Amino acid sequence: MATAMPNKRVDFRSDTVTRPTPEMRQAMYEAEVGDDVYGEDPTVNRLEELAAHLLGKEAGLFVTSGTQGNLIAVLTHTFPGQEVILESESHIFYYEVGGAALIGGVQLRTIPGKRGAMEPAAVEAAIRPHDIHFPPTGLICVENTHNRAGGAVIPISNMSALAAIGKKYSVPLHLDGARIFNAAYALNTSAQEIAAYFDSVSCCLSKGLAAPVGSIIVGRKEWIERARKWRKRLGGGMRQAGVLAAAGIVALEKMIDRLPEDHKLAKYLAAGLAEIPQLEVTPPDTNIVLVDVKQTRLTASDMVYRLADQGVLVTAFGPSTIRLVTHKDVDRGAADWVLTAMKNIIAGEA
Ligand code: TLP
Repeated sequence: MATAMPNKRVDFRSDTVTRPTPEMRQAMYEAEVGDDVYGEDPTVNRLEELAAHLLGKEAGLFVTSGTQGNLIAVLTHTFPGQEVILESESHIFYYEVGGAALIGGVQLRTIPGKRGAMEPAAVEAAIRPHDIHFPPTGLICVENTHNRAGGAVIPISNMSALAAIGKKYSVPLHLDGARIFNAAYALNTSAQEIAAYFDSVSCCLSKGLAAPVGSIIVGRKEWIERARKWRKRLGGGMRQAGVLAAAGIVALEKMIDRLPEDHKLAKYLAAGLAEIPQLEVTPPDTNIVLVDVKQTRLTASDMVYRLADQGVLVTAFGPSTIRLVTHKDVDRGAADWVLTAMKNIIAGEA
């Protein structure tokens, strides 16, 4: 259904909607480039080294998207016919179009989490013993921050317990760290400390960090070399990709330190929404706010359209849940706009 859109709008659909900064555009313009399939793009090489260093791993690989990074990680860690343990609402399971099953030939074994965190005992119980009937467990995936749990932060104790289980059974761990720097700030630690619990990590440059394109995966050197082969196989071997990597470097060097502003704005927005009696708000750990609109008598998708009519863009996240994400291109004024629009809609409905 097409919706008439006011000229001006505020976009809380995702932190993926962020536009590159002027500094990024300048860096892209000036980027030194070469053919990255030959390993000759100096800017891509610099980005990969920088990401590996920030995340405390031996090597990095610039990939086209978070989805591609996660898929390459699954493909590099596993063999067809294996089983991958992951949380029931995780992005890899929920939003990656079944790529791991289709392309990787793996079976996904989901474990329901509490605010995105899988109970270590449940993960251990899901690890397959040797038996002629069973698919061998090939990988455990964790998502931090956890998108569908509302940007929830997975505690260090949980990651550490899962890492110990992986070690005990010789099963590798991959972190979907699309928003790992948000997690690091919320946990008052470094991304390196978080990454240390995992064999590989994917991290998005194109979300809160505002690069126009791309993600990075990091891991051991030999693992990244195999991942590079998978990237090529998937058609992700880019050529003069330094033009894009240049923005990624600015993302990692300049944009991480401002993420706390997004968390602060999410708290402001959540507090304002929580004052509206018909709304049930999940208090945000980071930059994602989930709101249950059941008591307004509107469905989530009706609410999305009604808000869009007032120039407020949000995402439907379930039958009665909407998601609002804060990022560098929205501010307090934009949050106030949401609050006013929401109050108007609810008043009209009452
Ligand atoms: N998430 C997007 C949508 O796909 C839902 C969003 O708007 O939040 N891991 C996590 C935890 C993610 O949230 C996302 C994107 C990805 C991976 C995939 O990244 P991209 O969009 O670059 O493929």
